[in-house]
Amino acid sequence: MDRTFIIIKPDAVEKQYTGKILAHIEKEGFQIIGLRMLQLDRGMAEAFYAVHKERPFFDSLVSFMISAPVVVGALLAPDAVSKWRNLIGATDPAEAADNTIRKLYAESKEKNAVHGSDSDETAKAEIAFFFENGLALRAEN
Ligand code: 3AN
Repeated sequence: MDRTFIIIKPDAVEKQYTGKILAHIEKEGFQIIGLRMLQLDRGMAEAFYAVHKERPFFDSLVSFMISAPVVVGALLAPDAVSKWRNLIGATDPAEAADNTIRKLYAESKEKNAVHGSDSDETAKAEIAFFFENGLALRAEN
């Protein structure tokens, strides 16, 4: 079994899509092993997206990510990273395949409803960023 890390972003939380997205996740066979709602501050968002800091959209992305609460979670499934990325669809919802989460719930390339780790290494680091620091993950079984 493998882990991945997800964020339900401010646009989707504000539109009250959290429950629908979590239901979609469970229906697709992921086990949710960690979940919390919080509002990121600028320092956390900048650290989380540090890999994008030279990109032209960085400041806008950080401002968006701190604009409202997010839900962060850890998922368990075989090949969790690629399974989740296939389920969320392309970065730009206009290019996302039918029945993907971004096709269903995202509004733009920036306000694109959800995040997913891009590798097992990133998943490990992203889970550690939000959990395992006094916040337990559910036992895997
Ligand atoms: P993904 O989330 O599909 O892995 P990345 O890693 O290229 O996409 O980008 C990280 C985040 O940055 C995206 N989820 C999106 O919110 C934002 N982003 C990416 N490209 C753009 C863009 N051209 N304009 C605005 N925001 C963008």
